[in-house]
Amino acid sequence: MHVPVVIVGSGPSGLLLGQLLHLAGIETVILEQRSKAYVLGRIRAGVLEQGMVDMLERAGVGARLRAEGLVHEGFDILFEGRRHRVDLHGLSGGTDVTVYGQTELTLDLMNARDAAGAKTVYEAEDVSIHDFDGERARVRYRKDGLEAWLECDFIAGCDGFHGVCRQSVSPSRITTHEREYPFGWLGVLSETRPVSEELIYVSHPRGFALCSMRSHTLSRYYLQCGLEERVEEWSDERFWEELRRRLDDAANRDLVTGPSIEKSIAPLRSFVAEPMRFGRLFLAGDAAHIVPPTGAKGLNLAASDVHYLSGALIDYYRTNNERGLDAYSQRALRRVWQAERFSWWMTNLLHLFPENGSFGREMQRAEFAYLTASRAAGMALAENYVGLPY
Ligand code: RFL
Ligand code: PHB
Repeated sequence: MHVPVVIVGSGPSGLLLGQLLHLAGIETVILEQRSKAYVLGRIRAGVLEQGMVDMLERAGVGARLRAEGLVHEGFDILFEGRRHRVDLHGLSGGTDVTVYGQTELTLDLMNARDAAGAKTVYEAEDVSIHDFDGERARVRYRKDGLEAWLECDFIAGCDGFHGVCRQSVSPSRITTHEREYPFGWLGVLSETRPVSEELIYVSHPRGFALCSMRSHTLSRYYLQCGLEERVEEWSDERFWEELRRRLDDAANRDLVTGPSIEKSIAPLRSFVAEPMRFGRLFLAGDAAHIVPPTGAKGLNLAASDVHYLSGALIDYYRTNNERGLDAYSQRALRRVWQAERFSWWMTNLLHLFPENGSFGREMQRAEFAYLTASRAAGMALAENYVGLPY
């Protein structure tokens, strides 16, 4: 069977690409190794840049986001007990961010795909990609024990950091850049009212913490934790107690605790693979790059990759023009490196790095003092947080 574009992975990158290509009349098949319920159960990102919100509107999946998304004009930094509000709206010249869970967005995109009658194969086993340097690329998978092959013009590798697409490229053709941080984030989701209307990023001598949310009744909290720690060692009581120690009096007064409905540990990593195109294979989203979550950029970068890639593919099918395809990797990487820099910077500002000693801590203090005193520093933070232009 021949399909113009085979997409590997039904995370936000794969689904959004599928939806934009569908709107342009280009058929796709998505191969996803997990079940639909599993994909929808993964609690991940929560903050969308305006550029991504606009894209979702254009993709025809903006209705629920518009109704239920929480528009945030700023956030707080609580640094060693001192609060500083970052007025994103004022400092960026009128741009906000929207809090809307990745799970909700994924559901909206899956529903749109179902309504369009486009094909997704869930629980596709042993997906492998072939001949992407040839005239026709091919993709093999197994479903219910039966082997199947798809022939296609292009493969979109939207299969995340651990996916098969990037790993199918010969190591001699790919350059990777990586930084692993010596800690992770322990995240808890709870059906409690958020402690504050806006996010609070916390830098405390015991480690970083973040107070976030998914709605007015659903809170998301994170604690910096050691890489050797295990979720089972963190009872709800222990989590809330540790969070309280890192918050100030005002936040402690307003914090509502309750049973967790999800708890997980994610390691922090910066990673970029270059280039993002190999013949007929295009990588997008986490398949090509990872940012530590501190700057809330991972999902948003997936969207900007898809913006460039969908535009290039649509151009190719409409006018047979390959210029967009040829420019894809360079255009996407330019924005990727900007987001890498910002996420690395915010991670370094707010986390505890004992190995950096007192000099490292003083650098963080000086950076925070500069941020609170200088409008220019605030503008630089706000400009990056709300999202650089596509
Ligand atoms: P995904 O979401 O990982 O989806 C990849 C899909 O590919 C499937 N797959 C395969 N399918 C077939 N065959 C194979 N061999 C396959 N291997 C994998 C997987 O099952 C999966 O369904 O990648 P995508 O689409 O590129 O999306 C990227 C985002 O999910 C990610 O960047 C964000 O979640 C990162 N992130 C955040 N980003 C933000 O923009 N704002 C945030 O606030 C934010 N918070 C976060 C985050 C990530 C976190 N974790 C857990 C890493 C908070 C956390 C805690
Ligand atoms: C989240 O709500 O999951 C979240 C928010 C902001 C971040 C990272 C994660 O920087």
